[in-house]
Amino acid sequence: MAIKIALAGNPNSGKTTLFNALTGSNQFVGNWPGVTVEKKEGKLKGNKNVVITDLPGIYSLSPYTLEEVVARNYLINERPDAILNIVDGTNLERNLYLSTQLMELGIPVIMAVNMMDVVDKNGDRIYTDKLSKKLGCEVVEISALKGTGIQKAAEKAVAVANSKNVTVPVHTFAPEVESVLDAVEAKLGSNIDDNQKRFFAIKLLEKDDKISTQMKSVPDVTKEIDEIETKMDDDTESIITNERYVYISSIIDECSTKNSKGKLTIS
Ligand code: BGO
Repeated sequence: MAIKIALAGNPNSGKTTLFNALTGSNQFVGNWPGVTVEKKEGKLKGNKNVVITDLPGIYSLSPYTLEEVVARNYLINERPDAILNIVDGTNLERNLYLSTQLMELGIPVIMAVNMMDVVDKNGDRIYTDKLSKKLGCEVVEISALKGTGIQKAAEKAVAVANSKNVTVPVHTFAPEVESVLDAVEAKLGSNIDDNQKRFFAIKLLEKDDKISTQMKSVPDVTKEIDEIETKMDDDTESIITNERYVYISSIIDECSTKNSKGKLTIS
């Protein structure tokens, strides 16, 4: 059976450049079922047993745009063997918002930090070993444009797909949120794979109304939502979003430095 790898990332992260470099002319272009969003698939150069699916460029797995819905439904229903998450190294903070959500899907994830040629040229640093530990997935530095690191990223994605070791997020939310998430997970039936329960629980807590279309039965979680909203005096969607931003900003502080030379300062 072919190995399925999904390429996921923000718009402009270099996804098309990487997809073309990895697949060359072995590409098939169509549309995602029922929508006019382009679907591209291709076989990995040098390994015809690996099919790479290029997901639409997205900023989040929220259901606000057609692209987000298409990408997440594919990830939930088709369960690729691995996700290759391409992030723009010059815009790490913004890109990690999607990454933290991809890691909750119960699928093995490899992160490829792209645009490293620009990061190096700017004199900035990204400590990928630290980043890897903080996120709980392997991280590879690449330049899709120059072709550096891309073979290594593809090899690691194939290896993690074969290992079937799902990525377990290192990040946890505040204890109050985690305890409510446990209660929601316990309400999810056996028709949801254990590896996917955390993702569904978070979406239900966020009051994501489109997630119900992906579930055979939807538990009532109003009590859990009320409990956490009263306790934290905020709505659940904002609570989860804010916690992601706080976590990401702590990662950025520990895992990267910006070169201040050449920047204008007020003295
Ligand atoms: C233009 N390094 C550098 N320096 N640039 C890269 C790299 C990299 O590793 N990877 C991609 N790019 P897409 P999405 C462009 O098109 O693959 C560049 O949306 C231009 N075009 O070449 O399209 C890539 O699929 C005119 O840049 O991203 C592209 O994720 C001037 O990043 C852009 C300058 O890549 C987006 C750049 C007419």
